[in-house]
Amino acid sequence: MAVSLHWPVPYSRPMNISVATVWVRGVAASFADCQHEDSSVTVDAQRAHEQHMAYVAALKSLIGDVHELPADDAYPDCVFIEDTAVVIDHELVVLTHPGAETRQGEVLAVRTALEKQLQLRVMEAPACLDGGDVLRIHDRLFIGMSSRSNPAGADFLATVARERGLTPVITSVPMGLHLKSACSLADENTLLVDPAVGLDVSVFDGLDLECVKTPEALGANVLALGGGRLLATASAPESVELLRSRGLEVTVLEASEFHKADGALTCPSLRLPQPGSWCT
Ligand code: CIR
Repeated sequence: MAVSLHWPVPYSRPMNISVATVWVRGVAASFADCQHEDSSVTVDAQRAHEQHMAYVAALKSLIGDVHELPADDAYPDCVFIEDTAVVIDHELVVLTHPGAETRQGEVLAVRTALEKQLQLRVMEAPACLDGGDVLRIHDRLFIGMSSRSNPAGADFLATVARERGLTPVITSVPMGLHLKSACSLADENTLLVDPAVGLDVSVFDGLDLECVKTPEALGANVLALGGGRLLATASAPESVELLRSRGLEVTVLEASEFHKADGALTCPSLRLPQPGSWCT
């Protein structure tokens, strides 16, 4: 195993993914006005609401401690709470300055909710970054340079990460919205990758990860919950079969309206780990 002995003990292997608490935010009635690449696509806010209810129900049954923030119709994308914050550990969160101007106001309500129980660090312009560009794997924090995240945003996050003993790794996102649109963890040892995006997967070397190319692009974003359990989209059935054949416990959810909005399974939640553990 290539993990250096000088890495801080509390963050070294063999810690497992363990989610203590999840934050979600409701679907705005204005969701059809969300940011999305393909303007010919019609997004159905009611259907998104139903899919979100199923997402929240799955998290309640698998994790239990789920906090729900109300939607704000002034922010059509507010359901994608992941982009507003990056969880560093069980007690520290970085509030982001999202890359899309229409989304920057989403952060205030998240700040108000989280500041009662967590330490916060606040990113400010000109730095910008979306949480969808950040992937925690063991004690590394991968930060994707997409059209939504800039070097100043990455530097701010990297500094906080280093202060807490994490190793930031900045990498490019050649295509698509976010780093996690192109890759995500299925469990502690399995990284799912959409091969079409052309990520430089050598950045993941040294973590004893198996990189698995997903048969469908939408299969590359799953939400790992620990203990081999994960959420995956019904829009990627071959990827679901692949994961099940590897012995993983996959909860399959309809997420068509999130996909139309360029979102996937990680985007509608913010996960906090158990003390001494981590999550993605
Ligand atoms: C946006 O374009 O910002 C939203 N429509 C989708 C955000 C998806 N978030 C994520 O992947 N973390």
